[in-house]
Amino acid sequence: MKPLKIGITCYPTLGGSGVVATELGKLLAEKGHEIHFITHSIPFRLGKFHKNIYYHEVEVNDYYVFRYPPYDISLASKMAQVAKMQNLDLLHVHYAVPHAICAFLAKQMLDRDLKTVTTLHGTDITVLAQDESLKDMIRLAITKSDAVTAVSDDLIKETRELLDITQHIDLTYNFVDKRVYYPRECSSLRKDFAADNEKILMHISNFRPVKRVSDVIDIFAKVSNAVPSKLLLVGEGPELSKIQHKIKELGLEEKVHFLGKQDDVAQVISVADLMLLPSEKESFGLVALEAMACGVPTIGSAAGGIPELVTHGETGYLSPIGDTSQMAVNAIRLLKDPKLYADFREACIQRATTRFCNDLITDEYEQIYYRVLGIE
Ligand code: GMT
Repeated sequence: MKPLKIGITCYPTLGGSGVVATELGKLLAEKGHEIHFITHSIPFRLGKFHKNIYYHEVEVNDYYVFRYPPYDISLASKMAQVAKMQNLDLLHVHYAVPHAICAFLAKQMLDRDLKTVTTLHGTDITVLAQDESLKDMIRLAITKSDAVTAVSDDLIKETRELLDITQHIDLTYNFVDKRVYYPRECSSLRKDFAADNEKILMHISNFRPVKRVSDVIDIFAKVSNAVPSKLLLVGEGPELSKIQHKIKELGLEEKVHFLGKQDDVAQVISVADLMLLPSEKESFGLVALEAMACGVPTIGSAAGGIPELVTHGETGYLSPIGDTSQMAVNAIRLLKDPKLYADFREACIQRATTRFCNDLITDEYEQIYYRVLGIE
């Protein structure tokens, strides 16, 4: 198939959507496509120099009459400029707001039909589309995209219901690169955090209220009464101080370690025995997939798209949102039964490397690109 010139826009600095967009760009470049990231800073997961990958920085005009620098307008202009200069075949934007809107605007600035693909990641729909003042604009961005993809069936349903649209939305699950995410050797690293007889539970997030980190602490408090264990908290965000306070109140300071933000997520996850993900909303839950690929089962809530990823009773256990007692019981069951745990671990690796592997999902995105371009 003909190699394509693809412009990618995402939030480059944090979040699962930025990770997925960057990893997808890297994989497409490896397959021979020319990738142009159009973002306000270099995507943090881009790392070293890559053949076929280019970066175009969006510079915002801070003309003194502007009360707010107009990032969206600068992005749309940059998209149109790069599309012209590099003769892009299409723009693939991650997140409806504002990226799909900017892509639509960029399209109007060109004298040819530039195709656009929008990937919905979650909060753009589950939070922003609930805001009546933004709803019509999100609907416009989606209906004007040549293809729309979403990271779970649950998100597709929610998008249709919230925006009252019937448009086709492709399901493209998130993925992990199996060359990076696999159970890493970590025996000496484990010793830094836990004694030989102790288990390690982990939570990774941006500590937003929607992640219910307070439930993580409640689950851990119950588990650590039954199984000698430690909790590693990875990431930072608005709930951090509240969580620190709760840990102190419950007298768990000696059992909880804060690791802050970490780059080498596969290495960090590999020290864990269980991943905790009790979110209120989660369109997919990339961290549960990263854990799965490293052989770590997830104990979490059955929110949003999590049940499409974590198979209850096989690669983890899911409970109703907020049911920390049931989540703790499930965690204890798994940690106390070595045979059951070994089966779950095996099932995790198997599922991550088949249904959610990089090759499969990259092919799915490629097929969508060729479809919108009318290339058979
Ligand atoms: O979860 C977040 O707070 C970050 C957010 C993002 O924009 O990266 O994550 C969303 O996209 C991820 C990648 O597709 C999904 O794995 C997350 O489930 C989704 N977050 C929510 O739906 C809350």
